[in-house]
Amino acid sequence: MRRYLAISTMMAGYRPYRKECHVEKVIISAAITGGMTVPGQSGAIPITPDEIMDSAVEAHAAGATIVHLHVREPETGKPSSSLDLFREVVSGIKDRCDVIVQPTTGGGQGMTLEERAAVLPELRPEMATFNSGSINFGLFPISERADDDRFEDWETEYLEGTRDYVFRNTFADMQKICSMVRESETKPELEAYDVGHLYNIKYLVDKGLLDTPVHIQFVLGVMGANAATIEQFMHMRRTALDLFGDDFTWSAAGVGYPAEFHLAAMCLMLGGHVRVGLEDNLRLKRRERAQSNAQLVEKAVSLAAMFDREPATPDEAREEFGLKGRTAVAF
Ligand code: KMH
Ligand code: ZN
Repeated sequence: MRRYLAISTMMAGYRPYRKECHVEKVIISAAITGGMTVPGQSGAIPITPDEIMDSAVEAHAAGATIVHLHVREPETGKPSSSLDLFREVVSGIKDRCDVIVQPTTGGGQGMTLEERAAVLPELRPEMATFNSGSINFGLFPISERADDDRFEDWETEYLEGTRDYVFRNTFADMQKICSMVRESETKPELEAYDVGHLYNIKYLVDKGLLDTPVHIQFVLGVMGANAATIEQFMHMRRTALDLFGDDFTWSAAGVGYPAEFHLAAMCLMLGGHVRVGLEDNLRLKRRERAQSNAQLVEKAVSLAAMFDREPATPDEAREEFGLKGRTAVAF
């Protein structure tokens, strides 16, 4: 009897998600290198253009539909906004495979909005990130935890500097990016780090500044914003449903381990898409560091199979998001 009750309660709890469970294909984004971490955190982080290109192509072969990209100074690994580096990387990837290339407009610490957003007019990519609110993006606990000799001086300064770093995305900034994505015919992926950012997106939609359906990336686990707990994730997703109804697509990125895979499992269950990658998380298992982005993508693909989800091809994702196509970019 007790067993019967347990099963029927589970079934009742499952019913509200039935519709979403019909979604079978999953769009996996691989966030290849990032702009807030430093190379001393892991030898696996791709640094040079060749390393970033190879890692992106391997991630696509492992099942990634989108590669989210930052670039780094090849000599030091410091996050960079160099358009020459961006152009080299995105065109190199495009020559080798048909993955959707999604450059950042978030950049890294100390970059101006103009530097961050220059990829839009310059590359006219199919997709780019769009950060939907300001946060104090805190990575300083990493330098507090680390052994003294693990980091170069600039790396310690970079991490420590985040105590006082406002990742600035004001309404004026966001309005500029709205115009820029329209002008370059780029689909914005709206990064929401906290529940208030969803209301910012709603404001921009209501003002007619963003086209619908919007695509939202819930990014949870950045210090200075929302935590990567199941409850906070469900709260943000529920808020997005209240604000946008059926008129949005979504994915989630859990920052850190095990958040990356906990959130991936939630997305897979609830019909969302998934982001993994060394930008967000450096571990494959609790006691095992990831050696590559491909390994993280492979784990996401295995997890997806358990929920009867299979990776979408880039062309399927182009259709889902209404992208302009890979021949319409400027690289
Ligand atoms: N660094 C991530 C937490 C962007 O590049 O525009 C968020 C991100 C944003 O990927
Ligand atoms: Zn990024």
